[in-house]
Amino acid sequence: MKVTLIQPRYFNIWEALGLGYIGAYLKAHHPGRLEMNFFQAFFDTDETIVRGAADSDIVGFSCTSPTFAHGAELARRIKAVSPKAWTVFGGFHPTAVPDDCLNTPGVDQVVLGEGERAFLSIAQGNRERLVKGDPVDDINELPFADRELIRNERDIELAHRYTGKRMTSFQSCRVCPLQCVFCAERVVTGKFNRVTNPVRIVTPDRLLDEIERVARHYRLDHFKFADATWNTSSEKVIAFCQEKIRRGFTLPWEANVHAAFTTREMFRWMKEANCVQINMGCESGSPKILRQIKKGISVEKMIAVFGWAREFGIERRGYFIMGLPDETVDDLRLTEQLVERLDPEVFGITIVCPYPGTDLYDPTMHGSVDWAKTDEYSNDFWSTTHLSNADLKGWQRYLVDKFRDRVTWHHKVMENPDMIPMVRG
Ligand code: B12
Repeated sequence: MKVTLIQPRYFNIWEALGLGYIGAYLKAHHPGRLEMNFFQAFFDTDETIVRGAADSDIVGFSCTSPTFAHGAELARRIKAVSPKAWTVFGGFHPTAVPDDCLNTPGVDQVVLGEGERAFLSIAQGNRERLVKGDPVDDINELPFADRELIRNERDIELAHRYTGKRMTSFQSCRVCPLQCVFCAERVVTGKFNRVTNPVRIVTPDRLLDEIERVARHYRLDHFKFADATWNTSSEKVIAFCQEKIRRGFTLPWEANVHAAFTTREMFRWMKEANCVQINMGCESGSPKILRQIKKGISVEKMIAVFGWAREFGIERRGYFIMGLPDETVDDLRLTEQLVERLDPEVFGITIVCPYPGTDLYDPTMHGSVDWAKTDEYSNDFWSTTHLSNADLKGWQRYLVDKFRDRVTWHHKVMENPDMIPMVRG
């Protein structure tokens, strides 16, 4: 059987980790002969992909909202030359709006949620149009993501070009315990519940076996975690750090942390385990807005957390959001003051984008948005009760100018799209 896996085109990418897991699971569990292919449209032209997918039995697409349209277009082109190809769509966008996807020409089947077991069932003949993902009971039973298959080397070289570091990412857990209204994370792994859907954590031993193996193979000089929230518990963080230290594995790393879960003790261990950078969604300096977005943090805690990171010499990246429905100019001033107070080494400021899967998505209002051209950096349609889109854009420009010496890669790319070595079609 020939299976082709595809990550459609977008300018902002990383390794296709989800497809790496699906490919590894299929190889481990599918009894028959298997020929597997992978394309990443950032690097591969449409023509290369359509040719490479020729004669596939199954073609799987991993899609966020901005990449779905390109995926569907590729599916139609592949089916035109390889009519027997069965096209399967999974990932955040198909999970959030499955009916829209199933009604799109070129799409044969949609998988909801985690795809490993579902894709295996499809390889074994499941042709239901909508397949519900069935998470593996123990995340530690999943084979490591197949990085040869997803051609991780290319992403590592890209990261090196952008950051000077040979780096890639790892997944340490599934399920986020938070409910932030602007995030779609829970559509795939489900709403957190301590009993029925707890955070599923990879044991430190297994995680470090994987990281060490990948680091050796690809000569990494840095690594990061793909988890939206890495520090879901002190026990997890400290056990990981202690094991990393015990192994004498000194590779520098970074993680996305949430202030509510952070303690000074945690940072002490992270520093000792050579964590060099934390990335934190601070979102707003207004307590009212923090409450409304269900962020679960206070301004005071953020200030404390940034202080601890500075104390231990860990670089601090702070990401902020504007444009919550009830936000006023006074709230934005509080955000500006918080940025000054936290003084992050890297700063990003985005405008709310109601991606499918977030609480802010309203199908009647946002059903026809062209997600391939809309994101939280360049969003030109979102406005709020108190602020027009022009007001929000004006504030974004003002804050980017004010903190110009430290803005994120993404802000720089908006001013200079030629920075991106992506193929164009
Ligand atoms: C790390 C990350 C990034 C990284 C890397 C992403 C990548 N690998 O390309 C970077 C920084 C580059 C990034 C960029 C963007 N991201 Co991002 N990102 C994440 C994050 C935190 C983790 C993604 C990840 O690697 N997960 C781990 C893998 C193993 O899980 P997975 O991809 O979900 O795969 C599983 C299932 O989805 C499913 N599955 C996936 N593909 C397929 C395919 C088939 C055929 C099947 C059957 C199943 C299946 O099975 C997989 C295994 O169980 C998520 C939130 C989260 N915690 O998941 C946001 C998230 C995916 N990102 C999001 C967004 C909006 C973006 C950007 C548009 C931001 C921007 N403006 O540039 C871009 C789009 C990138 C792209 N190419 O599509 C949104 C997507 C919302 C939506 N409706 O699409 C999320 C959910 C965060 C949020 N705001 O809610 N992102």
